[in-house]
Amino acid sequence: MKNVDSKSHVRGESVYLDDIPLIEGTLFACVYDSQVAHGVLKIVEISEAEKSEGVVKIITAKDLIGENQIGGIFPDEPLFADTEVHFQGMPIALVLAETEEQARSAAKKIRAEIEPLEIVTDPRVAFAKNNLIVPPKHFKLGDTENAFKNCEYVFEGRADVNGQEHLYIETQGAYSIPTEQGGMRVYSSTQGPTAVQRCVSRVTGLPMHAVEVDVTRLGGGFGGKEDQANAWAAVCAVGTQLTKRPVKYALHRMEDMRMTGKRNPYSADYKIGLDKDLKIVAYQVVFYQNAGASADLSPPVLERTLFHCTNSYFVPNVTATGYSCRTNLPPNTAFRGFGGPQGMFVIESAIAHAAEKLNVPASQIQQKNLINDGDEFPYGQIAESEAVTSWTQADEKFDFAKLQKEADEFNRQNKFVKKGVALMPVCFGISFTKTPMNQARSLVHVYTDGSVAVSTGAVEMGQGVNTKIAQVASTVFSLPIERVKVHTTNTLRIANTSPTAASAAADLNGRATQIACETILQRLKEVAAPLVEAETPDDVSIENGFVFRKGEPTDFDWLKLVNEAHMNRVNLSEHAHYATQGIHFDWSIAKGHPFAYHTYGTAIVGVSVDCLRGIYTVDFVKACHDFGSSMNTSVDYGQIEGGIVQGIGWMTMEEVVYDKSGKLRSNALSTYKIPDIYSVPKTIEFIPLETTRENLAIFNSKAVGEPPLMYGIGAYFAIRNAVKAFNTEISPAFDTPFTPEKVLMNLYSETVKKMKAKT
Ligand code: MTE
Ligand code: LUZ
Ligand code: MOS
Repeated sequence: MKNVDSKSHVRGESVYLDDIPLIEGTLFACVYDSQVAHGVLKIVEISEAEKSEGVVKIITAKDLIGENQIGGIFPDEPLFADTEVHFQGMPIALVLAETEEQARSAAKKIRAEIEPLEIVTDPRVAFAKNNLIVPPKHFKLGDTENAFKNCEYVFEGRADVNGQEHLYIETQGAYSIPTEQGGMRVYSSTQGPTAVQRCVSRVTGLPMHAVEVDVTRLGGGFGGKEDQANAWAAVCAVGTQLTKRPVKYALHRMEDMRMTGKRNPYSADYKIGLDKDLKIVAYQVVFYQNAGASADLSPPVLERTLFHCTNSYFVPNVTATGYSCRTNLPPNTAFRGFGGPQGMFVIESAIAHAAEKLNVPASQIQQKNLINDGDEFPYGQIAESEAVTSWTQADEKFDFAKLQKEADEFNRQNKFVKKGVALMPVCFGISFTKTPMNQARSLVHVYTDGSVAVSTGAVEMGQGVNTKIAQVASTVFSLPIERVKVHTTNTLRIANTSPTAASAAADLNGRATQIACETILQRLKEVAAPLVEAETPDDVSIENGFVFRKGEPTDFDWLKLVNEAHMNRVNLSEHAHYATQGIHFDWSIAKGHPFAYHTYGTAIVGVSVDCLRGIYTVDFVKACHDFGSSMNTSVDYGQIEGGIVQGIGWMTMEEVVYDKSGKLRSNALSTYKIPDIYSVPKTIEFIPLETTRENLAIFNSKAVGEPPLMYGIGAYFAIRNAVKAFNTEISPAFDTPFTPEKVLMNLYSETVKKMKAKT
């Protein structure tokens, strides 16, 4: 089944924020942002800018009618800096002008006088100053302290994992339009329409019912628009409130890169203890999360880092601690995996460290410690595990030993090109870790021409959720998918939505849609029963648009039945609610059952490193992935391929660089390298895990949005293995991304050391 958007995408007809036809009188916005990362805001000089051509109004903190506050979790983030600035890129003023160019050129004429304060960019430095966003978070299983005493081997080390720029193709943006009685409609490129509505309501002082938020689709979000679309909608809304005119702001790429937060970087200390059979007995880890200047989503991101700190492994004794450290960088935020990948990287580093010291393949330690059914995760949930099955099925299909042997043989014959392989098991929990967020609603109308309209809280951002929701309605009603239209995500049709995130949008909104459609279907069967002389509605079925009685065709078809129902004044609409059952979590003891289920998989990644130049190619990623039972293989396979490439990019080439002054150096596509068609793996091959287990996913089709990204972590360790094949004495620091420059420095680090020792 093709994506329902594929034709309009290919023709360039799909509508994004920038495609919305402009209303006469629209003003264009541009933010003037801080060029200093930390300081006291003394004076904002706007008089030159006000005289600039086409300028209608310039807004600063003091002009707001509502609250100057956009912090979603904590009120620690002003919309416009008022007394202090906390990062380079923090909005200070908003210019509204008749054209985009006029707004941008006027913004350049604003000056701010800022008295500098100390700038911190390193989370460990922030930690040392006790500059934390929230109190530390802890997970504890067993008794690590005593367990380490009984370990045969104990290794300690440090791992650093860098951030990642979302680089959605469509930048952040919003378009607000005044409606009657002081209300407004806001088009926003957001994953969280309700979050935008709440934020607009807060900064304007309008009740939420006066603010309508509408989202057609996004040109990508990847977590970057879960929370951080709010500010741009808020500035437009404030502009509309104060000028009574429509206001549009679509950020330029460099504005977006400079002013928005990224994946949270982490620095971590680990200690891992094994017994003589290579069983991991104890694991202790401390995470220093770089949160940036305000909370944003960093606290729940940190929580998910802890949830996934043992990845697919069972470790009986775990102590995990997380610190969310405040720095003078743009607030970091959700990014595909939401802290999980960072947690996994650290335990994979600890395992690689142990393997190196014990001179065994890391895969041996990985395999021995895979979590089994009935094992307990550090947060108390009992595993229903596919870790071993996915490993075994991948091995049967792809033959790990053979792939390793091929690399070894190649390496024996080649001096300056080395191959490396690494295994990467993944286990990712599905559900928002904050239980109340796991709810959704769907509004379904059947019209008298037999067509079906569906609205849900899910936002389409390229991941295919609209296709899956259309499939749900088409399956329940047994109608061709063309008879179903999934409409925009709109806060008047669906209220109080959770953001489209946590890979759970299809599950939550799909199941709400399923309930709505089944309710309407039941009413239709009740109408049909007497008409087709069935004894009970249960004897009626609808298949491919025709009505059957006990499996026998009747004179009724879908259209006739729908009209009969309408004539009989039967409701052809339904607004249904779904909430995931059986999930809970208690932070006071840090235990519970937070996830509806886990998505598992095992990948093997192979690379070739050019040991003269430090450059590399990813030769293959082969995986066995747990789809449950995929309801749409073309959508799901697309998610796997995209996720893997995004994960490899994060681990290898995408280098977010801030200098000591807090200035983003990787601020354009010329200085921030993302994977292109030449750097994607030569082969991506995967097989679906064979399993008959039931799960809580929609139609048993497990969430697939985030988990595949984590296979990309294998690329880091494969490159590391290739570097070690060049010279076994090299022990590269666990420090991502493994850029070609870093690879080169590592390849010759021992040579340089020896040369230095001689002179
Ligand atoms: N795929 C595309 N094409 N574009 C995106 O922005 N976001 C990812 C993933 N896949 C994203 C994507 C992220 S971060 C999440 S949480 C899920 O999609 C969200 O959608 P789902 O819940 O429908 O899987
Ligand atoms: N967002 C969120 C998420 O608010 N809570 C989560 O648990 C989560 N997990 C993954 C991605 N986004
Ligand atoms: Mo995805 S990080 O949950 O938006």
